Amino acid sequence: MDSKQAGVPVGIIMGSQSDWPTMREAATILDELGVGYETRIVSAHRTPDRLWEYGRQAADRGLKAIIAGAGGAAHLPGMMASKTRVPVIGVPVQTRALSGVDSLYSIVQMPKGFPVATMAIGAAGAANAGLMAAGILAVSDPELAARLDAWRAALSESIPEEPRDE
Ligand code: RP5
Repeated sequence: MDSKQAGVPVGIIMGSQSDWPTMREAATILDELGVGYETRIVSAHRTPDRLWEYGRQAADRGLKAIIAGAGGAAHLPGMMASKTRVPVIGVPVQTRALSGVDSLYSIVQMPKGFPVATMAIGAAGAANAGLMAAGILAVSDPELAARLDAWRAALSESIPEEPRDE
């Protein structure tokens, strides 16, 4: 999927280039499901004006879900949620110092009124953020709903009934 594509329904934003190896997992899922997205580096601390502009324009640009990943003092998802009504899905990026628990706590404890749908720490959380965004879009897109159902069925099908020696 062309990350510069205009009018895409999902924004994948992250605090730093260093978050991309994690956030790429969300992009991979959206590629598999045929969901359009854009990717941007938007830091709450290093580029606060960029964050504000992105949030200010998000709904008018047609974004229907924003996946926001950050690590450490991970204020990006919450600040984005405070700036736009577009649903924000937060991904706590794993950190070296505190293993991402710092990121998780920074994202999950939002005050009443400004929710962030917070995923698990790291790659699994980013992949699930892609699936969550697809699920939100699938509510009003039957073709995507069918692709998502097929994706889920294929995953279930891939799980063996019995363990085997590796
Ligand atoms: C956060 O600080 C970013 O989201 C990233 O997870 C973390 C470290 O950023 P870098 O120092 O690697 O750019 O803002």
